[in-house]
Amino acid sequence: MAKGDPGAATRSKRAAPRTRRAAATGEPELVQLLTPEGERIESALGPDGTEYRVDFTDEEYCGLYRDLVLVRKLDAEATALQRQGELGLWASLLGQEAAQVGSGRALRTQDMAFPTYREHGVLYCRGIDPIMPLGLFRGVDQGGWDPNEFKFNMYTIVIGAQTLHATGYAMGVAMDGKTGGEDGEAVIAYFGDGATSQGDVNESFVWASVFNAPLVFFCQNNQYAISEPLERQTRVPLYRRAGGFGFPGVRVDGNDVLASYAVTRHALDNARNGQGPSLIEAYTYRMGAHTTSDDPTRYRIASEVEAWQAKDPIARMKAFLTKQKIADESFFTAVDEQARTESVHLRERVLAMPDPQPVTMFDHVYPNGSPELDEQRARFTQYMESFEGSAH
Ligand SMILES: Cc1ncc(C[n+]2csc(CCOP(=O)(O)OP(=O)(O)O)c2C)c(N)n1
Ligand SMILES: [Mg+2]
Repeated sequence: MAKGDPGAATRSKRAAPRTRRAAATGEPELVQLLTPEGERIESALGPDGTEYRVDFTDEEYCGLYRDLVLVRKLDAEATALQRQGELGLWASLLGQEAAQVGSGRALRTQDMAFPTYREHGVLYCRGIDPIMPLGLFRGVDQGGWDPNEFKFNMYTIVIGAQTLHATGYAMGVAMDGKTGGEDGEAVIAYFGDGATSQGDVNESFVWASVFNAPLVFFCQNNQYAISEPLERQTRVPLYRRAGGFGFPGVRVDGNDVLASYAVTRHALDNARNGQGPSLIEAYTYRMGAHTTSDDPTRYRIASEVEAWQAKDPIARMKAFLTKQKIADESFFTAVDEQARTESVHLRERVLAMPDPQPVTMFDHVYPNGSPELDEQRARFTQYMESFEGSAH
């Protein structure tokens, strides 16, 4: 796993000596450090002239590759479990692994993250057992992890709502005097391209801006909000909206784990140093369905998906590691084997998860309960008891 700071330890000396302006990468205005062909770009300039680079050790590059593969495999296993009737629903991250692993690994231990329902890769980087979201989507668990323990808030299905939670939290961090210096705390809020049309997100932008909140808005532009394409959300590149709210915005190649890391680390460090919020638009693609309830063939054409397949985040990392002789076939085989073993183990554990007693749905509504809830619980218990001894 790439846990290290890119400023530490032995450096790989193989990076190509090039700096690119974001606009010169083939995609408009995109910060990129690793091309789809696996060519390394030493540094890239953002729209405000910020120079982005990473300087990982070989071990750290391999760690990032392993993260990408493990996360994709866990996601595929979850999709399979849903198809077999073992989960009620699954929102796949297929295609978005680099945006999530890159940003997830850029978080420092003290940073707080607010996810949507698709951030399984970030969850994994935070050290949360992947069984947790599976329990949620199996309907046998009411949430799973402790947000304070892992610095990763609960999954949020209400589109955009978590950006408001994150803004309030980040304002609190600043009021508590926790910003400033390396040890300062920063906050990151994940949301999608569709969410940018929500009032909540735009209100968050206003509040975070005027209160100089230590917050990174991380928008994964996966080109769709269910069946609605990006052109139904905006007429300008999403990252440019930040300017209107008074903070910087940058568009990064979200299929490039290195650039996603570099841009996020920079934005988080600015936030923790008291420089306020910023917006990252991670330009990526949802390779699968919106959720397992969706059929994307009804609203997008196969050639579009194929064009994005050529930009696959894992393939380009593998090409880079191979070309630079950082890793060989035995490493790739071992990673695949690890992914297979972990997914088999995950499946076994999901199938063994006990069904909760229905009455537990009252347990976590309020921290200390309420008389009304107590009464509802009593009535429900009585109702359930009325079935005892009957065949049903
Ligand atoms: C407030 C609200 N409105 C509508 C929905 C239904 N809904 C669920 S996902 C989704 C699309 C979200 O698209 P985007 O923000 O691009 O995120 P993505 O799913 O692509 O990651 C919608 C409209 C919802 N969950 N919450
Ligand atoms: Mg989307």
